[in-house]
Amino acid sequence: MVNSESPRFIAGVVEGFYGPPWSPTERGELFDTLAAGELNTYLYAPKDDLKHRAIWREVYTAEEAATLTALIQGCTSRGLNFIYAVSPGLDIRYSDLAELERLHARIAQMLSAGCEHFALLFDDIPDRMHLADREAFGSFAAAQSHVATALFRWLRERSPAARFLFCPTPYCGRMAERKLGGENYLATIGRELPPEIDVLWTGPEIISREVTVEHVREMRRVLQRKPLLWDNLHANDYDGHRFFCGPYAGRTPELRKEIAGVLLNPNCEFPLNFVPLRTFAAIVRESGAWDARAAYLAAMSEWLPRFVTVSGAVSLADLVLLGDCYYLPHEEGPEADAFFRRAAELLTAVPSTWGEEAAAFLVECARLRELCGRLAELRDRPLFYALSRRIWELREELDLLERYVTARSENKSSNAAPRSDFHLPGTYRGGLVAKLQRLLTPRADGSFTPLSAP
Ligand code: GDL
Repeated sequence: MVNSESPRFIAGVVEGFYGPPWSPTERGELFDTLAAGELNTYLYAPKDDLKHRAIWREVYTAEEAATLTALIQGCTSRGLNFIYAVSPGLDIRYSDLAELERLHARIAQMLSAGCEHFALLFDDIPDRMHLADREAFGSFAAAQSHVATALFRWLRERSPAARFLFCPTPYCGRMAERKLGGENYLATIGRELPPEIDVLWTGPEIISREVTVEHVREMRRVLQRKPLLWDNLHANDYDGHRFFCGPYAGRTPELRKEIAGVLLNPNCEFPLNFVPLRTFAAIVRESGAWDARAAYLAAMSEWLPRFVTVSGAVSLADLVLLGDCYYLPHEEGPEADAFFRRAAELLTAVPSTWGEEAAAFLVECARLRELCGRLAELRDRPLFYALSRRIWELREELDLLERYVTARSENKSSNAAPRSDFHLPGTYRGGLVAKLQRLLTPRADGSFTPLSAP
């Protein structure tokens, strides 16, 4: 790992999202990208690999073990660390020695597949224990520390240079404030886990807009070690309508000195991670100031050659506009933001006052809608398949806006609400989820108002 403060600094990707895990081909491309970007680590933790979490007690079949062996070789042949994670927290009995033996069996199987480094994850699990465990350990934190420490010692006897990572049950500031995992959870694991164990942490939130030096220093104090950042900035498993191809942002290069490393848990759709991965690698190498927008534009230029359609290449300007529509969780890119403001201004004004801006808006709308249409003819089909549901949705909304603004512009004095023959009740924004979403409206402060409230 170049340019890090310590040779043990971890920088790379965690495949740690919910949903279909990446394919072997995608992982191969990921490893090439990590190596080219001078990153050093891949953490294997796909939530919906059944044996990673739901049925963690079952050993891998010979076929599964062969696939994992090939994956490990894919990393080691490129000089990358492969870290294997297991998540037993859904139903582990902490005080049952047989459970520890099952974890040994899994790790032994992975050691013989060539894996050297491991992680034990306790995120997203029920915040309660069996009576026997409570009696044996008193707290969740003590129970988990006990299992992690025992496993770590067992592993180090077999693999003396092994890295061992631990993900706590409260893994962000908000969860810790809400005392998830019980009173003094983090202080307990900080005290009880051997100092060689790295503790994963997602920042102030699960999806942290910003991670500051002050925040991680405070966590270092509580955890009694530098936190290892599990960064969900570009994760999209929690919202199937979105993806994030904006730059790595809201963190500065100074953070590197304060953490044990950083692992990006990005979009489920591998092809959509091009810009997140490149900008992430760039900040890890950066020694000066970090300009996220400049890094984004540079990575977009690199991504552009993949946007060739059957009728020609997409322009950089169009690609930046598209990327700005799917930028980061807490913000649109500047072009999408400006487009939205103009749309909102127009639609909240009385149509009889509309002037040139309505016509100008229709031109912008058509540009973006046509771009979405053209992307259906991308030569890179996996890229199109990854984009297709989202850009279809965007296209639908733009189409409706155009129809609405056109109808209003043509008949500014009419009070009749325009209709669209292509956006009909039932098929447009229909279904239970859409109905449920209309029942509670989120406010900017995070609170909700019910449908019937004044
Ligand atoms: C989480 C999960 C992660 C998921 C992410 C985004 C951690 C430690 N765990 O809480 O698997 O992908 O949120 O939804 O982040």
